[in-house]
Amino acid sequence: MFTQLQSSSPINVPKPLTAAQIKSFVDDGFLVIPDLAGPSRVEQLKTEAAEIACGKYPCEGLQSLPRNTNPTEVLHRILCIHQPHYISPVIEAHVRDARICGVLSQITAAHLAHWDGSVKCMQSMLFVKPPGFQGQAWHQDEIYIPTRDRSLIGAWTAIDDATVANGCLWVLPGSHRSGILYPQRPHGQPEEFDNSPESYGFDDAAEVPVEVKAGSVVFFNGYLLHRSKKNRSNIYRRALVNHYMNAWSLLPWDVRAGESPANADRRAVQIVAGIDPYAWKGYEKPPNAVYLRLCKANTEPTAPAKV
Ligand SMILES: O=C(O)CCC(=O)C(=O)O
Repeated sequence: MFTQLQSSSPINVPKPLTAAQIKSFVDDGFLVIPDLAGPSRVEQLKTEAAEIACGKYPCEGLQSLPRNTNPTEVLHRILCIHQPHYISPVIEAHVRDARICGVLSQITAAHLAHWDGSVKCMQSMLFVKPPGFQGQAWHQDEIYIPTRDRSLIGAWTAIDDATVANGCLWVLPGSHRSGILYPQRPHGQPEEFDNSPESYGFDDAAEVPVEVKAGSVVFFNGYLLHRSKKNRSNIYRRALVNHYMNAWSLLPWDVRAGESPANADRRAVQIVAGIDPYAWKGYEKPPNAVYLRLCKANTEPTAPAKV
C-alpha cells in the first residue's frame, strides 16, 4: 500500500465463498446464499420493521403517517423505509453482520485485479411491501448510486419467503457485464410498479425470478438489470436491502457546491470489511436521512394480510 494518508484499522471478516461462487457472481451479476441470516435474525428484523414503522425511534422522516394510526394499519401503508440503519441498532447490526460482510469482502469488486476486500455501506432500505403494493420497474442501481469502478452491490435479505406471487426480485443474468447504463422513461403501469422510472433499450426475454426462503441473501451488482412486480398474494414481502461498494472508490452520489464530479465523495458511509483508505476525511451524519416510500395500494379487494 503506497498511501501515507490516515486509513482506518482493518475489520477482519470470514471468507466463506468458493472460487466457483465468486466466479458465478462476476459472470452472472448475482449470487444467492440460502440461510445466511438465520431464523433469529429474521425474527428480529420482522419485529423491528413493525416497531420502526410505529415510531420506536422518533425522527422527522417517519412522521408522514398520522400519529394515531394503529400499528397494523401503519405497516399496511408502507412500501419502504429508507436508511433505517441510521436509527435502528438492529438494522445497523445487520449492515455489519460478519456472515454477510464476509461474502461482500469476496465479491463486491472481484472484477478488479488487486482489490483487497475492503467494503463500505452507504444505504439501507427496509421493504415492507404489503399485499397489493407495487414493485419497482426495470432498473440498475448504479443509475441512482454511482461508483467510479462499477462496484455497487445490493445485499437483499428476505424477511419473508419471496415468491413470484408476493413480488420477489426478477433479474436479467449477465446484464451487468457490458457496463452500459440504460436510459429511463416513465413506465405507464401504476398498478404494477411504483413511481420510479423504468430502464429500457434491452431484450428482457431471459429474465428469471429469484424465489428465496426467508433468511436467504441475494447479492447483486449495481449494473444488473432487475425489477420486482406487484405483491399479488395476501402475505407481506418484507426484505432488507443494504447497498455497499469497494471502500477504495470515491462515492460521487451527489455533487455539492464547490465540488466537481471528479472529487465528490459522500462520507455518510460505514466500513464493514477491510480498511477505509479515506478515514482521514472523516464521516458525515446526514440529518433527516430516514424517510418513507409510500405507494398507492391496489383498489382490488385483498384478503386480510398475514404478518
Ligand atoms: O425489493 C424490491 O422490491 C426492489 C428492490 C430493488 O430493486 C433494489 O433494491 O434495487
